[in-house]
Amino acid sequence: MTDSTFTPRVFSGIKPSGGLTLGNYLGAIKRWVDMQDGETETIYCAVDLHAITVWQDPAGLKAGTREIAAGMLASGIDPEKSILFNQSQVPEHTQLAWIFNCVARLGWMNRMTQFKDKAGKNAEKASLGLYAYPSLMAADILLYHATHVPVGEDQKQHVELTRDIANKFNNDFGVDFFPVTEPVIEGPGTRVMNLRDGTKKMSKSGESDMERINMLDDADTIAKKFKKAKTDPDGIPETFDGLNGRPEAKNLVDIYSGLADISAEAVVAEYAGAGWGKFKPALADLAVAKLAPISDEMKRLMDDPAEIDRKLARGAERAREIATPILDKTYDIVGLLR
Ligand code: AQP
Repeated sequence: MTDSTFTPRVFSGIKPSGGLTLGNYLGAIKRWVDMQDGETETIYCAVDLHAITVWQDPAGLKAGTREIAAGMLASGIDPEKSILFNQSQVPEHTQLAWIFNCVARLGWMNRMTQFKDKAGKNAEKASLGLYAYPSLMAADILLYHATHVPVGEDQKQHVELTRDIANKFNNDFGVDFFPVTEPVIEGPGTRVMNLRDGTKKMSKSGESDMERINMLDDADTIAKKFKKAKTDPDGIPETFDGLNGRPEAKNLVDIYSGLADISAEAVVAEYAGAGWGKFKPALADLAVAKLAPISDEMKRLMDDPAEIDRKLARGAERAREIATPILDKTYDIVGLLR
């Protein structure tokens, strides 16, 4: 089966497990804003149930969920054009996830690299939720029959698992009910790396604050973080190929490219031969110019949490209008009496 029989629909989410980072912005939100202006229906979600797969302080979780919503709104997600809500207000996500827990195979889950990275050597002590995370993610997507999921490179494996679950469900029950969703991984910001180690991705919950740019960082902090970002003795090379094998240098060029909306090749051409003393301040200035209006608007929105809550509740109502009939039909297919 192909997804061509399904009306195109986009779903994506961000988990409130910390403050929004430049990785979330370039890898996800910025691209979501572009997608909402086409013909396709777009659904965006603060996936709070994913956040609690690792410990979250309850007050921090609520604040973080509002921050994610504020970040999406401030970046240009329009709740009139897109459906914007937080996952836990639509209980159908967890209901479908249980069914998918019974479809997904242990062998598939055992291959998930994100679980291995996050659980580390302490896998025995990880929550069952962290292990089952990809099954809930499949439910998030398939509950809306989403055909396209814009994500960063790090989520590719989970979207592939979503496809496996859709295929197995359809085969097991002899139906063409769930679409086989396509990941949309494109553009320069699909993998923003840690500023202190260019082989690791930039994460909200990474150990040191110096390894990431937070969307709420002020101009001085952004400048300081780029100044201290790890690099090598060579500056910007004469040609793009000169970045090969230099993950930290490549990362800074990629970030510039994502923020400026130009190709990484064009960035190298513009700064060919420049040292870091020239490039890093230019990058910091660009980041501040792009991020400051967003962070100012985020702060303004976060001063009125009741208004954010109203927007999320309204989004959840609209989401349920799509989700409820799809879950009902799933129950019928599976043979659950209702
Ligand atoms: N460094 C990144 N580069 C590009 N895209 C990224 N995304 C996250 N980090 C980067 C994309 O942002 C979306 C939401 O991700 P998420 O917050 O739900 O989960 P995550 O990928 O696990 O994010 P973090 O920051 O690494 O969270 P923690 O530290 O809490 O685990 C996704 O589309 C993701 O690809």
